[in-house]
Amino acid sequence: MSSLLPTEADVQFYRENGYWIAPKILSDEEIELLREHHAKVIAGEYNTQRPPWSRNIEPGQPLDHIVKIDNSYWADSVIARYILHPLIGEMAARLTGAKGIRLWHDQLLYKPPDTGTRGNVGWHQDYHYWQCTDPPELLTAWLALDDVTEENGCMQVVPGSHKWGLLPEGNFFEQDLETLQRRIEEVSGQPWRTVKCEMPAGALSFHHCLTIHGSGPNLSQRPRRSWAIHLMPDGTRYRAGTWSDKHMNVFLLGGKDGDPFAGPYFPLLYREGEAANAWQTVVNSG
Ligand SMILES: O=C(O)CCC(=O)C(=O)O
Ligand SMILES: [Fe+2]
Repeated sequence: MSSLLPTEADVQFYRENGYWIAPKILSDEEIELLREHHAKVIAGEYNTQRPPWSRNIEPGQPLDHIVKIDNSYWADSVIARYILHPLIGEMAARLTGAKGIRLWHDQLLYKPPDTGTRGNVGWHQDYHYWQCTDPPELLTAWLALDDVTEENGCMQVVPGSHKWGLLPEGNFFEQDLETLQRRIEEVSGQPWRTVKCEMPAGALSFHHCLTIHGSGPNLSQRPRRSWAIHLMPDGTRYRAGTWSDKHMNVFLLGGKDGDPFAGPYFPLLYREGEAANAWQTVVNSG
């Protein structure tokens, strides 16, 4: 068993607070490799010849606001390899208590330096966008590719907010964090407190899909690069009839209400009792 896995106390912490910060799991060489491939995808150099699902800034356009690229792993073989990192899968399994963990999708993120509030990520609950899933136990592994601090706009979470239910307010692309905070305080009736998820490159944080989170401006002179790997317990089902029927994964599943999200678009990162040695061999020789 890896000593990097969450302890019983860490699991308890996640269940109480809706987030957990994991230690550094990547070597400096691996971080550098992922940074290179992160840059290639942003530049539109897709070594698989396949574009990502979507991107909010086209290759070559100025990087003057938060960059978000969905399913970047389609476009790059190194990113595709790391997305199945078994330690990330096993950490997620421990935190959720699930026997298996599948990929929901990924999001490559780039917060440019010196762009003020245009680099912000508005307060939101991921489940707002994922109402096509049931039960709401999905979670995100947010992997830092740079040291993240308050100065460069680290992610911030509202501890315990995963117990507040799904709120009618929240928007990833909203840049006015204060107004959004007031609206959330109003609809939730709960006191507002945030925790800054500061950590070194190569470490990661996990957050529950109902945990409110967002991030402020990057005031440093360097980009804040990261990669969000959205995960679900094996057995998570399609819940039809909500506005998030528009989600790409409903299209990719091509199923009906109640079908589990499974199949090639939703690979397993981890299943209890199965060894991850094959993956380790591939990564170490790659
Ligand atoms: O990078 C950020 O500031 C926010 C990322 C996010 O919303 C997520 O990983 O779910
Ligand atoms: Fe999010």
